Amino acid sequence: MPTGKNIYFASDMHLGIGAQTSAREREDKVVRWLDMIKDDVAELFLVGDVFDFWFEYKTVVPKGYIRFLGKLAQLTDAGVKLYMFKGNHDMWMFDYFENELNATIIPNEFTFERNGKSFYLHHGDGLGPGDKKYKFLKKIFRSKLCQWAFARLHPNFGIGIAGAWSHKSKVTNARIGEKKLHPQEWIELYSKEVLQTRHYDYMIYGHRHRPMDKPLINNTRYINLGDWIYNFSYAVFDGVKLELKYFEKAKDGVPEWSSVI
Ligand SMILES: [Mn+2]
Repeated sequence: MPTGKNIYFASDMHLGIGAQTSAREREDKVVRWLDMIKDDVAELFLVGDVFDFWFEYKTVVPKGYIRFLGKLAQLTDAGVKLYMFKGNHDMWMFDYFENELNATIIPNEFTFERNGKSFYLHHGDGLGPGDKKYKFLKKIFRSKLCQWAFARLHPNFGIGIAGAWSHKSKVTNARIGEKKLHPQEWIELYSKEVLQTRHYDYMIYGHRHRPMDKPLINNTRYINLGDWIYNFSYAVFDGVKLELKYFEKAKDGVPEWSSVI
């Protein structure tokens, strides 16, 4: 890693969700964050659900996100390496961001090493035991046939029903959020299983919308990146240490999801 440069991680911006003004405010906030890191970011990992819904047709992409995509283009044009994970809300990213931003699109997990530290990343959906219904849906939604069929619908209609679906899944997630955290979350169980076969220093996920930094086994840390709806949280690796931080918050290190959901 070049000296003075960092790797940044963030997820679950869910851009597009909410009333138009609040959606724009959150987009602006993400752009301010990208502006803040632009001089010291070497690699940027967006770990899924950046968009509340995304589908690219052969010649058409969804409206919006102009400032966000423009800022990403500024970064990648300046040599920043961008990785974009498919989340459960934006699994239909194909080659648009590869072509426009030179991004690497990651469908599932991604592992790498920097400065002797090993990283395991995944958006976090459909892992561990249970959630059979979602795992089944994920297979269908990710199938070529389903994508082909969706692309045949007129965008006004297709993106319309997708918006309703995404809203429904958000309401469900909020209801799940009301439940107390199970002491052994699915992602943690899954991580511990992965750790049976090899060691990672950091296992980084999104999806839960709750910033977390917890020890697993053998000095492995489970980092959950939180979200950019309530927490505005991200992680940064400076070549030596990894930290979970909060953007434009008075106090770093205090997750506020518990008071909002
Ligand atoms: Mn998600």
